[in-house]
Amino acid sequence: MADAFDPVPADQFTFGLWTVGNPGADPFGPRVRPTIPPTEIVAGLARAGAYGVNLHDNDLIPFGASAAERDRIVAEFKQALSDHGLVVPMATTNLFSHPVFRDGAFTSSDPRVRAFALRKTMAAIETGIELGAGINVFWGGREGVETDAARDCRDAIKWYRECLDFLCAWTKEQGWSQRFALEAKPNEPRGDIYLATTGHMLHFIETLEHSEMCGVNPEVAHENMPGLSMVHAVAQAMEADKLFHIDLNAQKIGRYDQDLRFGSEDVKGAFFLVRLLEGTGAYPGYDGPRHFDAHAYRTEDVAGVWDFARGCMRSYKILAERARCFDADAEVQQILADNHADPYGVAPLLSSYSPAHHQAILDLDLDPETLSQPGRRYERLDQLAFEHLLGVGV
Ligand code: DIG
Ligand code: MN
Ligand code: MN
Repeated sequence: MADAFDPVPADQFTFGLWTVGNPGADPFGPRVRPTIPPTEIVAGLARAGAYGVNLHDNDLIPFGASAAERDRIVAEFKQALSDHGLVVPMATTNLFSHPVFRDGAFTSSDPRVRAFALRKTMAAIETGIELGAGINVFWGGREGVETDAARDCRDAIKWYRECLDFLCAWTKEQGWSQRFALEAKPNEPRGDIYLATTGHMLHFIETLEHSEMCGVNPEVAHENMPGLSMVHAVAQAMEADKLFHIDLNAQKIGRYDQDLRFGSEDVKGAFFLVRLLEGTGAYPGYDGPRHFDAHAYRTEDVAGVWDFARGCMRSYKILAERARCFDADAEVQQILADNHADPYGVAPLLSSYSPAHHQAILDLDLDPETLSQPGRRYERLDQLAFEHLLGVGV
């Protein structure tokens, strides 16, 4: 039965071909589901209410395909997009499956491999442009080591930077206004992956020659695997105006990359993440695609895959409604206003240095005993979050 949580294109929900097309293989067992052709994925996502579909180059075009075969496949895919009204907001390059990348792509110690990775990426960017993608994600799944005897990490960082600077300059030379979104992950498949978190990526971006066209693509599972907060990673990216894309899924802390249905683990973390993205609190939201980089349980058949896809989108919309209710709650607003009050006009003194501000700070009557007295009412505030999250009587 249709309700307010049914997805519509305006929600900008997207899925990668590799997500709903995941055949259910894992390191301990073979595939359990049939291959779904890309054109059928497009049709299925349209039926489910998605806005768009994303792809790695080789999700659509087999590695080593001839130019004629590539053109035929892309034309067929474009027709399906047109027939079903889906767009391609993001494209990316598979720089992790073929054995040529087994010791990295942009950070391989072999410059010929780095050159091959550049060529493959430029071809993938061209395909993305042809499909209308405005964002290119870079997930360096093989950019890492099992032993640091392999190379000095500073060489890897330098080579990574060279490749991205090269690709940014080439993209700009074509006159394309692409935005590059760098995706972090701490490990798996490599023992340690370079630039392991969104925080690492945000710094690395500032060292790039064309940093203005580079941002991040944080993924819930990748921040949660090492026990870090996705909410804080995304908030920092938004504060830096560098949230160019986002990979939504779910993850149990301390496990391999599970890429679970969005909202299916750490519901409270998902709630506060959606609150950030929807901008129901103090800051504006994120206006880009809501991409689910996730896949169905291996227990599922194809029908279960579409249950998974609908669940991702429905859960997001339920959490968005819960976040709106939380931030509309007068008691929530009052507790936050009380906590942020500045009756003595101190905050402006901290906003910038001046001799006058310095002297005024020295003159303040700041008694630590007095300052340590008031409670913050976070127990009540978090209880309200919990009750709004569960839709209990509020
Ligand atoms: C894994 O989380 C990575 C790859 O699936 C892809 O390159 C990227 C795009 O979302 N995420
Ligand atoms: Mn993942
Ligand atoms: Mn991802």
